[in-house]
Amino acid sequence: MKFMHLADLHIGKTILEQSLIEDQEYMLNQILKIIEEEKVEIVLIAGDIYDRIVPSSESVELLDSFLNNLIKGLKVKVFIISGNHDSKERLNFGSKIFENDGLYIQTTYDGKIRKVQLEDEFGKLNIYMMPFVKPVDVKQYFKKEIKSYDDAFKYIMENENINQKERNIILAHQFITNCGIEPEQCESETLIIGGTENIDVSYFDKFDYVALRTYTWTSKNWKR
Ligand SMILES: [Mn+2]
Repeated sequence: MKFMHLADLHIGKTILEQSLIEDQEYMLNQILKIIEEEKVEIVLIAGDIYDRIVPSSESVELLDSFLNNLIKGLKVKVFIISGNHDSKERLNFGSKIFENDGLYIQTTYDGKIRKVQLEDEFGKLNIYMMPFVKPVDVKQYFKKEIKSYDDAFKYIMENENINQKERNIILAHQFITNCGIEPEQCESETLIIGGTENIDVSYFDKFDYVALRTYTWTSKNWKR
């Protein structure tokens, strides 16, 4: 099954009061073209769909049209998780109804990571949908002290039973660093990125593909 991984669409973003909506429409149309040409069957969107908690009406219209083209036009399945820029409640609108048409939206963690199982000629394919969470969003599910994002993911993953005989994909929108392998190098990277929100890459070892957010580097800060 061929899939495309997107993230951080940030629909409705403005730079110096200049709207990017026309450029974003152009970009999404290009993506639709690629999906059609490459015969993509699944589209994963790993968070930050919108740029703001309250998206503008033109942003909502653009996403609506993009999803309509994907699902009704190109007949692909779409999996969306919320990022740190999205409103969980607003992005979740209609999600139960849309699933009948192949649009899966997950904006909450409810004690287990949402899993959607698909099947193709190679067997079962599990898609885990892990929306962006802060430690405070998950602590009610664990009888342990959760001091950091890393703690939160340690317990979230310990609570999962990933069947490695099947294929497993996860969507996530956390800040992930590789601390397990080169701790010295990682220490400096942690300082650069900002530290406390990082989680270690090793929690994702059991997945065949991890669909993450994107980062862009500016002179001093990571843009989120
Ligand atoms: Mn982002």
